[in-house]
Amino acid sequence: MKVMEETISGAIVRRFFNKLERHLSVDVAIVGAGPSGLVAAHDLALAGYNVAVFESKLAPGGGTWGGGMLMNEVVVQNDAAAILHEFNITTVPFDNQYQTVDAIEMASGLIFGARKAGAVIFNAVTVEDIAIHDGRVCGVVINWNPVARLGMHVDPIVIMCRALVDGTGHPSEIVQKAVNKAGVTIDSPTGGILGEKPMWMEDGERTTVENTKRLYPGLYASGMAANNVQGGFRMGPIFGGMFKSGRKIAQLISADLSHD
Ligand code: 48F
Repeated sequence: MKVMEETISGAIVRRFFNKLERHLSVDVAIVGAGPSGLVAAHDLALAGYNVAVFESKLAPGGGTWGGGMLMNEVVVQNDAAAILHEFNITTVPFDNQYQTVDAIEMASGLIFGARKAGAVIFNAVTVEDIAIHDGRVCGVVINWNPVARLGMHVDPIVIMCRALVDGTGHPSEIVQKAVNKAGVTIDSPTGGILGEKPMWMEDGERTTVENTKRLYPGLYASGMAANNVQGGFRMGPIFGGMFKSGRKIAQLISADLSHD
């Protein structure tokens, strides 16, 4: 008869490694559990794809928790609020264009919604590199965040994927690996990363969605990463563009994977 401690440890180990094993090769790997990545994960999982999200922080949610300057309310446009309602997140009308959302409800609702749709989130896992084979991005190289932060000399493991989304926000870390390390030419005006421009909410919101696209075979960017790649303006604590970007990248990937 096992003692309780052994049963509890065994349950965690077996269930976790079963989950990891089922995601060693996925349809879609999403790097970053910010708002755009979470909406994309939700939509792709609902469409029936095997989706894994890798988030380097302990708590998924990205830049959603703190509202504006730690005042934990955020703003969304009327049309984007409809996406939040699909996640059962409550929005409160502010004027005839905008609605406000409790940032904690939004962050937790997006995480819960993505998970319930079937996407699996691996938290405290950093994507430190990508795999490119024969002119196509086909995997992510992962390690525990504490291993990376402590600078431990530990080799990573690799998760293979049919499509990879850079949802890392402002730094677009994954596209940087493709451009700077693999030396590939991406679909941007220069073939490289233009870099984010300063604050212009209206323009930044519009271009976040326009800039959401496939950049290279197998490689896509959403949210602020997409805007950084194409040289768009930043927009601060208004989030409609992020949700629409997540939805758009899910639609693009669904279309591409259905032709594979
Ligand atoms: O920045 P983030 O929230 O992504 P987003 O979907 O949304 C941007 C907004 O939050 C905000 C804004 C709205 O107006 O401008 O900034 O573009 O979330 C990015 C997530 O990616 C994680 C990071 O911890 C964050 O939670 N991340 C970044 N690099 C890595 C990573 C990496 N190498 N591996 C794993 N996760």
